[in-house]
Amino acid sequence: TSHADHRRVKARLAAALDNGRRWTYTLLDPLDDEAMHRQFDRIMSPLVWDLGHIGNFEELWLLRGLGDRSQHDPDLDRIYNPFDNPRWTRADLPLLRRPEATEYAADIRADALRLLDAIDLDPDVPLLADGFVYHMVLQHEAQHQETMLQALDLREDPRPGDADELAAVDDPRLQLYLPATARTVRQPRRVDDTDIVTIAGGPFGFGAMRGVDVPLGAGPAAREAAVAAYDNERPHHLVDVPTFAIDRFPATARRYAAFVADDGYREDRWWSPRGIEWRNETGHTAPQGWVATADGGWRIRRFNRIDELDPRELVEHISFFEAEAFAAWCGGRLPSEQEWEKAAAHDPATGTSRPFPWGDAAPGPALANVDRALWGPSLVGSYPQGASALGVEHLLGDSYEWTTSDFEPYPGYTTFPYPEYSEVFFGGDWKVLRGASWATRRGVARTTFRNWDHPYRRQIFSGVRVAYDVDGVGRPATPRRH
Ligand code: AVJ
Ligand code: FE
Repeated sequence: TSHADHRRVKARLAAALDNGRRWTYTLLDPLDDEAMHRQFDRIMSPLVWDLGHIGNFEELWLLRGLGDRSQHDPDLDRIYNPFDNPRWTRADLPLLRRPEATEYAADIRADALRLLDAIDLDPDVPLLADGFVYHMVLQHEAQHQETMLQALDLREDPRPGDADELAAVDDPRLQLYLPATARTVRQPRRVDDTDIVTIAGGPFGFGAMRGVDVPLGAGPAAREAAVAAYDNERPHHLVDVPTFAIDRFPATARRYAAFVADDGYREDRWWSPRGIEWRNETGHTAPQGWVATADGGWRIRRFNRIDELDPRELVEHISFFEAEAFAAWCGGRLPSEQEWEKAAAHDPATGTSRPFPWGDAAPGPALANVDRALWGPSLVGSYPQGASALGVEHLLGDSYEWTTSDFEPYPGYTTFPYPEYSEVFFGGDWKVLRGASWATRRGVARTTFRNWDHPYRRQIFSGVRVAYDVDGVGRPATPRRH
């Protein structure tokens, strides 16, 4: 009956809220108070701000937004408003201290769960239909977990100045954060990491469907992906994508290191004018975290620990400008987001678009490296079962992938439920990234999801997959392959 369905949906939402909060604390619990309040980098917030902001966002949407609560502390709204307080100013705000922020988030959560239990998820109320606003709050917390991981990945202990200490790879002081067991990677089958797939031209269904349009029998994960999609992923519409080709795999460390070794960062011809400016200003000569060894190889620093860099590992922490230059060096270019989503979602046998590359099932350990499975990207070829219908792999998980697309609304876009999620960013200096990263929680990972950042940023878990124009018979017109 619909009453039993209603109870089942509410029970799933309550369990998901509980699970999401536990994932926040598996991240924060290992940190001491000093680390919670420290700003690891000017471009990131102190993590204690994220915690208070998670609570405040939930108060706004699950309590006050649902009409339940009139009294609140306006100071908290001011402190935790991201637009009034740019990241570099947040350490100087009169933030709740860690115990107060923890208690605040817990109090809001307890009230939100009580209200969820009592509320009618009226299908005629857009915020409530299929529990939309709860998915929004869940995704918000999950996305801030990812932001907190980006901040932790910029942490340097010992602080800069003690840099000579970094030579000792096994020094336990360098392992202050990353769990020791985290990097047990799957050993993949052998693959050719330069393999290319041609995607035949023709129409495909682009963007998120409405929950009600998801066929019965698609299963709960497919339906939830459609319900949870943000306004910027809508409406679902047909686009005609001309024939193009795309790498079966995102760039590996092997390929990227070959680009670096081939003087890729010194040769202007691979770089756009803005990219040249960015490269000259920052002085970067390799992805964030890459540490050159004496013998001309690379190690990788993440979460304050230095590991060997496996050449099969997928690249993370590059800017749009670096992705663009690497693609040009490969004889290709970045994909548009329409091309990316077609490679990920289009099923030529049925003409329909999949919520996940492999089909309707929720992401799991055999399908994709999400949910902090590895605390870094996997080795190329690790997820054959996660391939799309067109045979493209590693589309969700590992690293988000830069596209050529600016962050703009789709035709027929309408803001829902608030302009500060998407609308205020349209037309700005933002490039769309697609897919998901190893840090993305299931519940955010889906083929229609759009992420975005400034083209000059690389603190996010960002990589690159190269696309190619094709010749008259559909073969990549590639002067060189790497
Ligand atoms: C979609 C990742 C760009 O972090 O700015 C968090 C997500 N929006 N709180 C961001 C978000 C509001 C957003 N990104
Ligand atoms: Fe936020």
